[in-house]
Amino acid sequence: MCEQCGCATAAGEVHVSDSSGVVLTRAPSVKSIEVLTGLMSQNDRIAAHVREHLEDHGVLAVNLMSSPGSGKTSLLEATIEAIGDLRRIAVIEGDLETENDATRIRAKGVPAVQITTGQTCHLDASMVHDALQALDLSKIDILFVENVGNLVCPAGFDLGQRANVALLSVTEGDDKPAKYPVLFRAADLVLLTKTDLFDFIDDFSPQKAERHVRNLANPAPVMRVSARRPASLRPWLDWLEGELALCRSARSTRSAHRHEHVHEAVA
Ligand SMILES: Nc1nc2c(ncn2[C@@H]2O[C@H](COP(=O)(O)OP(=O)(O)OP(=O)(O)O)[C@@H](O)[C@H]2O)c(=O)[nH]1
Ligand SMILES: [Mg+2]
Ligand SMILES: [Zn+2]
Ligand SMILES: [Zn+2]
Repeated sequence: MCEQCGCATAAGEVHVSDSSGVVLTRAPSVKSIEVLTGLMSQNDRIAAHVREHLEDHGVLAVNLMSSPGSGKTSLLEATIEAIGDLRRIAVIEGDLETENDATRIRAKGVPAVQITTGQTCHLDASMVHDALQALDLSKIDILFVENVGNLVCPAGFDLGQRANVALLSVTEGDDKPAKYPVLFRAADLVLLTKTDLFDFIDDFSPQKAERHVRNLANPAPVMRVSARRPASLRPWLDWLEGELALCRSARSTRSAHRHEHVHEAVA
């Protein structure tokens, strides 16, 4: 995490942009290692606040984490193709540089906010809170947050999401959950991606990859998907629908409670 890698001490501007251009720029923040512990608890506070925003609107927020290039944006493009007519989707894209991924998502007709982090190799809750200002939460069912491609730091920062999804492409090796335990332990779902390449990769064992996840005491489902094979996405799409239903029922329970409290207060 960042205490070790020091990435949170890096200087660099953070930019937030929507389709109209840059909407917010945050100045470089140079922080000493000593204040990082305080920053983490501040991050948790902001993440709780982001979670309230999302829960108030019944928005399911899913944080996608993986190494660079393992297929996060491609999965989102294929997901939009599959359910974009049924569910109102929005995407927050995190990258060190370029608007490429947001542009790809917007080309599918879905709102996308790009956060460019400069030298910071993960998203944090305040960046996501900034990005929410460019989105209308009342018009969103599922908000995907595509984290910066990195198997280390992203897992250390709560963003206010409901669920973490870790992607592992079959070209990366089935030992990655063992080598990067923090991220794969935090996953609520593990997607083995680019499975159309199984024919060409002879040493990736999905069973081994799953065993490594279980060795982390993580019972999360492990699914095999390919952005190139729409039929393979069914279990992932069903998982999303299940999470959305849970998110919505948690919201109605909460508003019922709130109603009771108001009732008690006036009684
Ligand atoms: N064969 C195959 N290639 C894929 C699949 N998904 C993604 N790719 C390719 O893998 C490369 C990287 O895909 P991206 O979707 O950009 O990966 P990413 O995780 O979003 O990358 P970063 O945002 O840079 O971390 C591209 O050339 C994709 O076409 C897949 O299911 N099968
Ligand atoms: Mg991407
Ligand atoms: Zn707020
Ligand atoms: Zn980092």
